Amino acid sequence: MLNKKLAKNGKQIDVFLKNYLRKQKNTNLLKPMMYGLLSGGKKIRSNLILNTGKIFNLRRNQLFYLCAAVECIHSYSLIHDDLPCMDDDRFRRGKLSTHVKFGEAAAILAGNSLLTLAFELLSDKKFKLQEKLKIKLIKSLAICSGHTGIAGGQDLDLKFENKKRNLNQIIDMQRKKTGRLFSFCCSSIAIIAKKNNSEVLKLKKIGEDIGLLFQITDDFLDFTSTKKNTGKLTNKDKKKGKKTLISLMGYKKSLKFVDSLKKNILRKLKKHGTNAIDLTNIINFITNRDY
Ligand code: GRG
Repeated sequence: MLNKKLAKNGKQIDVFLKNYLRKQKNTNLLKPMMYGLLSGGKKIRSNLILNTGKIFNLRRNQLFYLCAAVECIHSYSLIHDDLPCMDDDRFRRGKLSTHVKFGEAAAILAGNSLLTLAFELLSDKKFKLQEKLKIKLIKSLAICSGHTGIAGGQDLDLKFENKKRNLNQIIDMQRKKTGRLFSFCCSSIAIIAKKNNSEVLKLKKIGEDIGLLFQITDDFLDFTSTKKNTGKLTNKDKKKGKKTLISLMGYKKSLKFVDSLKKNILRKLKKHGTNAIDLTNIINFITNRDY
């Protein structure tokens, strides 16, 4: 049932993105961009945005530009993550990675173009939102994506390979690499709903914790699942000497860590009552997923 809801929301965002890209001038890069952006994916971040929106009774159609921008950043990060100079993965979402299909140069440039497209989307006139709120969103997304966020986290992830690292270092890296974009998905909603700074910060923290939860379960999947389920090669972290919670404390202790992190997030969401039901369901999906 939840999977159906996730898929339905994901399809709507895909249609929105397809229409948006079709209106762009055609270039050589449009094909690899569309391939990297639209070739499957759970659209979990878009679902997080839409379900966080329910907390403050925001209209879902109002949030499509925001979802599309976040999916552009996410897909850009996956295209670059798969490159030989990064994680060197030949498969993504059950298909060939963008660089395998279109070549490295096209994949790098398509990724760059998706990054800039995200900001084009947020600044689009058709995104009906006060200019000053748009500027806040643009700044926040830029900070989440750059050297103090996703890019910085990726740098740490690569540098940590085959090195000894402690729990705080691993969690800090994962919060940046994966948590920051999730954090933006939740805090952007508080910005749009014109909530005060303290509420924005609370949602920022909840989002980052959900992202950490997501990353750790992603590491579980690498450890326990198959390419058939995940659409990408599994059991790579160990081979590459990646630093994960599992590599540090083992599978059982990592499961306990996830359980307590999840309980903590759910406790914080309680104050939003029934408005947070769908958000709670997403968190349950994240920890129970097998893909
Ligand atoms: C600055 C955006 C940016 C990128 C450059 C390459 C890089 C730096 C960062 C990589 C970040 C990265 C790949 C983090 C992993 C996050 C993660 C668990 C991805 C898998 O997400 P899913 O499962 O993917 O939501 P689908 O395929 O479902 O969309």
